Amino acid sequence: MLKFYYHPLSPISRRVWIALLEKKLTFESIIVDPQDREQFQPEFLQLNPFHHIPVIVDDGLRIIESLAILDYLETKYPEVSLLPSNPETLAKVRMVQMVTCGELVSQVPPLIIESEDSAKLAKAKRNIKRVMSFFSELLGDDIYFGGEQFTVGDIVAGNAVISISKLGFDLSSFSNIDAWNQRLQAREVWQKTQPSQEKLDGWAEFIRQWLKK
Ligand SMILES: N[C@@H](CCC(=O)N[C@@H](CS)C(=O)NCC(=O)O)C(=O)O
Repeated sequence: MLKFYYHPLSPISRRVWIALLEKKLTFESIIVDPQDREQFQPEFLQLNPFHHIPVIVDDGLRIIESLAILDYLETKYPEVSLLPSNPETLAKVRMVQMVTCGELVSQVPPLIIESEDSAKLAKAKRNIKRVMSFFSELLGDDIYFGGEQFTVGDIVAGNAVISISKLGFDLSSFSNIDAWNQRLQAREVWQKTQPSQEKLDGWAEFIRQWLKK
């Protein structure tokens, strides 16, 4: 059976967790807890020498890096498709994924550690606004970035946008992104994988201490 190494509070693990559940795949979950430094255990380092979750092992094949895992799941288990096939929509979905990883994820730590009056926080918010404007333009009046189809673009961007909104970034000036964010959170799988606010607060505190080291 497919093995999934993850932690339920890790937003990057959640990308893969959501894809596995949306595709209705059967898998074995193995929790690796960064709060107990379990990603540095020798057995886990053999799976991922870069000590990151998520990792999957399927049919003896070990795969690290969430985007590579999503691509693998899509081509190996295409029954519930999470990737569009037409060129324009595929390009849009890929842009959303790449912009999330390249421009948005790095803006999360300042939201966690910087004080209200910090220049670094103001800069992070400006950068997030630029990404939200771009996303807003790409999404337009569509339901998802893949149009009618829910895709890996929504999974990757959605997890980052949920994090920034829970960390206090106000989405109200991007009404279509705000509505899309609510739409994602209403999905059954997203509700099933959404940690409680209390657990999220505990995780944010752990990240705060980690980043200060
Ligand atoms: N590029 C990796 C990043 C994964 C990542 O940063 N995971 C975090 C949890 S959200 C992690 O494992 N942190 C612990 C560590 O790096 O030691 C991916 O997309 O899979």
